[in-house]
Amino acid sequence: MVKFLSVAALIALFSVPVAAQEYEDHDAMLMDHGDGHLMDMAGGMVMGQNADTLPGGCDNISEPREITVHAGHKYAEKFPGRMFAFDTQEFNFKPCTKLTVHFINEDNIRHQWMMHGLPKYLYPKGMFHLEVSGPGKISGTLILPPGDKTYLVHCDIAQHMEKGMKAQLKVGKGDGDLASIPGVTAYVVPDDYKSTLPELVTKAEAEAAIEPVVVATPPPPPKAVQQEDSFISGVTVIGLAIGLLAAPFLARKFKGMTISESIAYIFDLLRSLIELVIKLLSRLINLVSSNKNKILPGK
Ligand SMILES: [Cu+2]
Repeated sequence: MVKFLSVAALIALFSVPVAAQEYEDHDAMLMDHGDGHLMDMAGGMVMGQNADTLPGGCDNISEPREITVHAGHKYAEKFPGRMFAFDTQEFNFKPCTKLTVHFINEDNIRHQWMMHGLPKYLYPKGMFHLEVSGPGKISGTLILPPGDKTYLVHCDIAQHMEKGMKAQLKVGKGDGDLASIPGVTAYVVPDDYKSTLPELVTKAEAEAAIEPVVVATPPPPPKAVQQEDSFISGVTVIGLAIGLLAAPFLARKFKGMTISESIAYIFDLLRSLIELVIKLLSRLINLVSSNKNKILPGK
């Protein structure tokens, strides 16, 4: 019985923060910094706000529209391999629409609704941008340009777009589809869940084996060096050995390079090799001398 009670108490305790989840409304707290840039102290931001100025080519506002976009981890659940998403992946509006976006972030991290490709004379850096840190709501307004064009909308926080927080906004008929829009267009780099890792390795090895082996070897300059100065023979011999060992690899590497480019590449390799040897030697010397120091007090 005590067990049951304590379990119940624990459940009640842990459910408090979940029930207490509230969305902060940032719209009332925003300070206008001019040029369509609004910010508050709690992590809400609007950039590129424009509710009044008509873009060139628009005689009037075609229609006012209001949308609510949700952003969060849970909206990515239906897209295998993705982590974040908006609840909508495609938007369609008439040219010259006055669009108000209510952006609701449902995660405990920062998300953005950032639109690119807008005319720069009207929108700083060609962007309209809503941003909220943590669960919250923020709203902004812009007037869409005329013409048929597809605009990218994404969250610019590192890796959020790659992990799914991406959409396309078509004005008029749009001008094509963007790649890797979850549920709308194919991924540029599709995840391969069908093959197992050993299968992929075998496949890659088979492909590598088919590649024709290039017989032409570049003239190894270390030989010439060896003839002229014999006193750096140690380094030269190492270089020669590495050169011979690496010849098949280099042959492939030099495919398409001019002779001078190949020579420059070889010398660069040699230089890093010598640096490595010097580094190893100095480390060895340090090791020996520090050992001596340790022994000395014992004597
Ligand atoms: Cu994000």
